[in-house]
Amino acid sequence: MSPEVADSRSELDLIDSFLQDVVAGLSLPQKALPPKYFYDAPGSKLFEKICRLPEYYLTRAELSLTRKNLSSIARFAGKGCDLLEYGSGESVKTRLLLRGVRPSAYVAVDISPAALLGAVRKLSRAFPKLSITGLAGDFSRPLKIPAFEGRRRRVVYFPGSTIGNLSPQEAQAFLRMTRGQVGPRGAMLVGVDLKKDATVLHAAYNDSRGVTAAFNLNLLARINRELGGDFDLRAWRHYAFYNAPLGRIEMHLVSLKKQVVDIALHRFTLAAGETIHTENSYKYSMEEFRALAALGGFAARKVWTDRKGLFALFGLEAA
Ligand code: SAH
Ligand code: AVI
Repeated sequence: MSPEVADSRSELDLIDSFLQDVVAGLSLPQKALPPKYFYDAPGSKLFEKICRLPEYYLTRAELSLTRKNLSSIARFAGKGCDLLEYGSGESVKTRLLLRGVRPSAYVAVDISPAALLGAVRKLSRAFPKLSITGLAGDFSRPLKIPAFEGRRRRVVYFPGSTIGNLSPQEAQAFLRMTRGQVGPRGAMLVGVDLKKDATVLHAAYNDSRGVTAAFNLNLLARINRELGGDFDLRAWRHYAFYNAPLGRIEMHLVSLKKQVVDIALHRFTLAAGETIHTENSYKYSMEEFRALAALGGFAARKVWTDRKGLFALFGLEAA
């Protein structure tokens, strides 16, 4: 690990938890894998490609609403605050925010050391006077945040609709944990993908170039690479659809035939047509997200949207 990015997790611990999660997920009646494992180095690169696809409106909409409302967002965050970003990835939107907010310190947390290292290096060059820390870790577990020990206002930035990859119960628990971290004077900026025409959603997760399919299949390739699995990638197909009653895009991998897969000392049998559920991406109405924030201990004080009303950035304050 480079000195620019801290990682308290050992390589062995990481492989161990990955194997345990894979074995547990593939032993469920509806097989499932946690989406956080999409993001190894090739997975992060594929996600960066997704963000640039014509069908994937989310990134462009959030970038455009952030540009348009930057001074109002900066006033809400408060100049000189301590800024922490969860799931920072490429930190592209962050560049705008750092210019507007001018925080005292910026901490980027991401599960993907490769993405984090690239982003922190670029940001350090662009903002040489800013204190920037990269922390490789899992935001669903409590993390010790070095910059959050002072008395300045603490603001957590959680863009990109990453909150949509958590179930509403997980999102509520995550908001509660963050509410504890930012304290009574703290705030959160959360990017939320809004409910919309199902055909627009469908296209965003079934792009014509097959990048989302490659991103989904990379999860099996990663199991092969890191856990010695023997998934035959040609025997699987990407499948994503909008589940309207549950308000979420579901991503699955469909087994194209009856097959047996070995991973370390574990063996799994899959029927033809059986799926592995790999990701949910929840879409919220404004009211639904306000209610969720309240359950998490936050009041939605501000909301900024793009011109077409596709995406929203919520300014939450401790309730
Ligand atoms: N914030 C960026 C990237 C969003 S993609 C944007 O708005 O475009 C989601 C990011 O969260 C990825 O970089 C991924 O590596 C990271 N991530 C996913 N699950 C995580 C977890 N449990 N802990 C920490 N980071 C996670
Ligand atoms: C990171 N996350 C918000 C993306 C999403 O839209 O749910 C991940 C993704 N999955 C497929 N395409 C993009």
